[in-house]
Amino acid sequence: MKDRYIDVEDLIAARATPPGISALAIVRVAGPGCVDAVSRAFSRPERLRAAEGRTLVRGALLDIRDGRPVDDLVAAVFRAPESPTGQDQVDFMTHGSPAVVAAVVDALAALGFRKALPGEFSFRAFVAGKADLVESEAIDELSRARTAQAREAALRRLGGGPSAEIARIRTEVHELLAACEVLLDYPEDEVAGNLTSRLPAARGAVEALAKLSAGHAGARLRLEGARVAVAGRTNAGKSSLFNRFLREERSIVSDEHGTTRDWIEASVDLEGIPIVLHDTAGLRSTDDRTEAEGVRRSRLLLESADLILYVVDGTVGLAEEDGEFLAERPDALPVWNKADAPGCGPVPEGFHSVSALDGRGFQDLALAMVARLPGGSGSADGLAGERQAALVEAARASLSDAIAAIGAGEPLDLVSLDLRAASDSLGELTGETASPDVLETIFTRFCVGK
Ligand SMILES: Nc1nc2c(ncn2[C@@H]2O[C@H](COP(=O)(O)OP(=O)(O)OP(=O)(O)O)[C@@H](O)[C@H]2O)c(=O)[nH]1
Ligand SMILES: [Mg+2]
Repeated sequence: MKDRYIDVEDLIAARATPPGISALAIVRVAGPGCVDAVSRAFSRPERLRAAEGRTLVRGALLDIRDGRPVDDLVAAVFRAPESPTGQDQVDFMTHGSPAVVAAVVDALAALGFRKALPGEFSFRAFVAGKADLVESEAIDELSRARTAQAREAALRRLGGGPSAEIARIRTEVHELLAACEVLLDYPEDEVAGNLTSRLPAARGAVEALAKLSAGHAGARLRLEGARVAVAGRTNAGKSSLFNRFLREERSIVSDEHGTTRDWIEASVDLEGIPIVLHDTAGLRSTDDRTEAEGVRRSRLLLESADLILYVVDGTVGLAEEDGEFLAERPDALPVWNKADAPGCGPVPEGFHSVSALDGRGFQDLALAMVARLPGGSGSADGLAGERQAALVEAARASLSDAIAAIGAGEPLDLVSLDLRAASDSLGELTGETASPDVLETIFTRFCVGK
């Protein structure tokens, strides 16, 4: 039978730290009665069985099949309901080698623990009411955050800021719905005022949803990042510019034309946005087959980049090919490089003047890049997930339709349909009304051991 998230009574176990060698690793187990279950294979069973929540017990985990010790470890014991999952839970701090972790997980399997599905611990925390869906997703986002900004924003979402706002809006929708339904049942005039008096607050709710919706692109960009490619003719200084962003001599720089062939990628933090930066082969037609292949691959890469920095050597000036490229890709950010060189010509309109040699102009260039990225000018504070953004937008549209319909004097049963749709979208957002399938899809995206 397939393991299901819905089987929250199963005893589950999984490694919660990344694979590979480290000093320590964590193997997490959860489920009703799991402390008693692991005590059966512990060198100090009574001590572990009697452990209170949030205490540590040191001992050896044994393999019940032969009684031999598997690892000397520390068990962090949590008791329901005051545990991260809301269930009895033990986090074993083991030695960090893959061999130890595999043996610990295997010993736990021998005790009847099944391997946890991705996100299954978080799912149990959600079921226990420890976190709503927005907060659960924030935990996942926190473990994926690559910059300080992304981390801080995920932490605020985890703190329940948006969740409280969404709950407040949903209450507003329910009040309006109740006023509608009273009027449907008792169509006398004296209750009509109840509906209209709620309208200003409902409009406020639409505005709040619009604000949440507008914050999505900025939050998404800070979490997911973007791909930026450095392009231009040979010798423009692309690799030099790439290296300056990395603060490292990663890409080979030389005054020979056609130095870079295979494109190179590296991660950089650009004003809090995690960027994958690509250095590419200089664009020119060439008889050299290897270089031509490099140019072909670079062109392919440029097609899928979120932003192109198009670098021109200011000491050489604009060539026909530069004009052609920029006409074809008006979304590219033109860069006039080698501003330090005495022979550097005047900066053409729309170009950003920089020197990859001494770094001048890079701060302005970084800001221009951020402004060009979708969501770059927004803050990191909105909801980062696509699912979340779509539901906020759906709720906004339904509530806004309902308000317009009330204003136009349309039948109240139609209005209440819109209001129900808004309430459902918000309920799905926080998870209150999300179907098991939706929940499963969301938690499956998390890491195993989360
Ligand atoms: N003065 C000056 N020289 C630069 C600057 N940037 C690059 N150069 C020089 O220009 C030459 C080419 O630099 P690269 O960074 O290799 O140029 P590229 O665009 O990567 O060249 P390809 O890989 O051949 O396409 C090297 O001699 C660099 O030292 C700059 O800002 N100022
Ligand atoms: Mg190069």
